[in-house]
Amino acid sequence: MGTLWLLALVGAAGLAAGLPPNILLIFADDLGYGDLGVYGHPSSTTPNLDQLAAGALRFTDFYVPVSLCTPSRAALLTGRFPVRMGLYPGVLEPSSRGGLPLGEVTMAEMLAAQGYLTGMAGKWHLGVGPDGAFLPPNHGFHRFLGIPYSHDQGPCHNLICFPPSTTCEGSCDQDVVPIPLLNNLTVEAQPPWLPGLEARYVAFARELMADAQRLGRPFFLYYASHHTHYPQFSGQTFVGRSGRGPFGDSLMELDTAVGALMTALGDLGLLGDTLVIFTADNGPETMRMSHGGSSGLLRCGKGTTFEGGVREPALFFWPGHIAPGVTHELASTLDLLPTLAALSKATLPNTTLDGFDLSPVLLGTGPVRPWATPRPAGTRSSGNPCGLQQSPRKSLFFYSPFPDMIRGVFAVRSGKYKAHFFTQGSKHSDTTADPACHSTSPLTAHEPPLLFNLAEDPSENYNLLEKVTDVSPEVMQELKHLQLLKAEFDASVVFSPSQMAQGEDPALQICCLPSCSPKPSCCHCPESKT
Ligand code: CSN
Ligand code: MG
Repeated sequence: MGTLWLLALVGAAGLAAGLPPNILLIFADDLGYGDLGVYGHPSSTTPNLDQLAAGALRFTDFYVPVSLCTPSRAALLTGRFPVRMGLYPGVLEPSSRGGLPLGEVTMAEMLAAQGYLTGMAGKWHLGVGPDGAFLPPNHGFHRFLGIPYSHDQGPCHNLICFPPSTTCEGSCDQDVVPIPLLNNLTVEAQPPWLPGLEARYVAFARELMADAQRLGRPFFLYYASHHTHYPQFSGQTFVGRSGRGPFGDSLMELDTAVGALMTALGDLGLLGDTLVIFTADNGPETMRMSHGGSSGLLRCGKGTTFEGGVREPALFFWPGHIAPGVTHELASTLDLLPTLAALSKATLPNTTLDGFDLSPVLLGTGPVRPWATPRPAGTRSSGNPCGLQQSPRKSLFFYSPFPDMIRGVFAVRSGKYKAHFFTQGSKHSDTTADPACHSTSPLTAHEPPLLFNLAEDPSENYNLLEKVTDVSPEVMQELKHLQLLKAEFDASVVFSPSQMAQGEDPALQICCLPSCSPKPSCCHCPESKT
């Protein structure tokens, strides 16, 4: 596995002055904080992500605002908390009437207005709607190749799962159409042959990059792999190869796709002109046990507002502009839209945004930490070897996947402190050693909140308010500050009516043979397994 794409940098022309960068946003599914080797996993096989990380600014404190797919993706693409657009509770279904409202401005729309060629490959999960009203082509993506929701939201027996030619374990959805693979708004296969899917996405990506270059336009590619979501699948060259079981095999296929994307950039001479971002939508689905991923040293996983649900790996790679290093600064997927706006000089959407421009952190142009050594005079402003620039983000709010306006946010982080005002276990976090993570752990109000110092206790083991008699003035002050942040934020947020409350209409399910019967099973247009 020679991963020599970085060599292609040598002799790369670099970005001509003032031209906005290409943007490659790679988004993994249900990949935990502890799943990559560079975040501490001992047995993942990820040479390409390791290489990407070695040249990237790697964030240790990077978050999604909700630990579930649909709301997390809505936040990523709009820079706004999903309650503002009604994307609660839970996730969208194949029959859902609702979706990401068309009035929302996605980063694809924002960048398309700036001249970018925009494309998306992979999992959408922000709604289908009548005639595909909510699909990516109607949300700013010039091109789309992908599946409109999770690949377990269809009958598993139609998929090639693991090991090949057997049925999946567990519970895929049986009473809906097989998952469709869409090319823009057209069904290309239903279901697609999953072992060939990732390679198809990579080919789509290559074509988009090459076409953009030919057209003299920057590109924005949102590469939203289905890996490493359950039930895991992978091309046959990966099956059994990773040493980490089906989860590791699917991660290895994702890693290989990352390498292929980087090689494509290198072949086109675009490595110095492209910002590559890698992160994921929510923490591990530990209910799948060894098939569910790992949050490493963090508490709980998917579906919870503990760290394992919401903290994610995040890599920002842009040679010549972002210096490699590690940063402990606070950042979120909510910040990507404002950051990309700054880097591309795009106009921000005229709406309430919940993100901050991270470009000073990335480019090394912001104020440094007080204890950081001043940059020697005359050195490049883009050098940021230690990741010392201060993030404009000082706090972050975390919503339950089942939020309501009365309770408001479940948890708040400010600086190194995090307060849990409410906690609730989730079935997605079942089987971990800690019962607080499980579905049996009910919605609980904490007054005073649970308070953790994440710098000293990233695993959220030691509640600083356990013995109220024994609390330092500094901690009392932090507590008051976090309580005030919550009160002010909750009072300021207006929930949009729930899109999920619009209910479901089975006739909205995508069908490759629209007049066939009996539905949903007749919507079956498989392809030859090549
Ligand atoms: S998710 O996973 O889409 O990655 O969040 O595939 O919460 O009911 C979540 N859910 C199917 C899923 C259902 C999923 C749910
Ligand atoms: Mg997910």
